[in-house]
Amino acid sequence: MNRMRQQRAREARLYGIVDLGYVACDDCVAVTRSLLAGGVDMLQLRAKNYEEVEICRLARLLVQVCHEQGVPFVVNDFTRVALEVGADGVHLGQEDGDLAGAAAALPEGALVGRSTHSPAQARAAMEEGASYIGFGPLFPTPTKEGRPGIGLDDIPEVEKTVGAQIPVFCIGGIKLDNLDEVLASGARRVVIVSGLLQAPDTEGACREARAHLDC
Ligand code: TZP
Ligand code: MG
Repeated sequence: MNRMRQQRAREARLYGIVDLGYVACDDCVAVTRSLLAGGVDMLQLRAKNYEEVEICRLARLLVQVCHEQGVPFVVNDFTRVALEVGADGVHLGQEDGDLAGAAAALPEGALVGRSTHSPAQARAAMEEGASYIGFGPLFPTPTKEGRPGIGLDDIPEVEKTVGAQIPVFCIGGIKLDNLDEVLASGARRVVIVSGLLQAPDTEGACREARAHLDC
């Protein structure tokens, strides 16, 4: 990953996900362009229940669009795809294998993110060498069905401990209308999925989220 994207990832505050649960394959590039135009600092392709070959095809398109704009691009779940398409990293859940193995498979300096659902998992991910973590879901969300919301109470502790070392992105049910509450709870960085993808104007929704994050 080049230095510019490395720095962008370190300082990222708004992380967007092109989630194929919300976006048709044919619309991936256009939606990515809207997210980038609206100011996301980082972008992930998340494609649950898709064939690896199709994820690879889409990732190849998105990595190019992201890199044109200097934005780091991360693949959910598939380290092999990340490597193959020249992505900046991979994002792994609790059940998706060890971080060291993924880091070893990718070029030096690649991002290896981890989803975490409690302060203990957040600390463990940091100790395991995560480049950044997702922390949530803060609120129950259809994007991640079956997971309870963990609420906002643990954010200050996780920000103070883990957030002092690596970026902590709060995630899960964050919308434009609860973003201020999330930020007031101590969050500094967020991932917003459906709140951006289901907005009538994705680019405008990103801009609005940025305005909340930047003030
Ligand atoms: N991990 C924890 S919550 C979540 C993921 C991937 C989904 C977040 O999506 P949304 O639509 O912003 O609630
Ligand atoms: Mg996963």
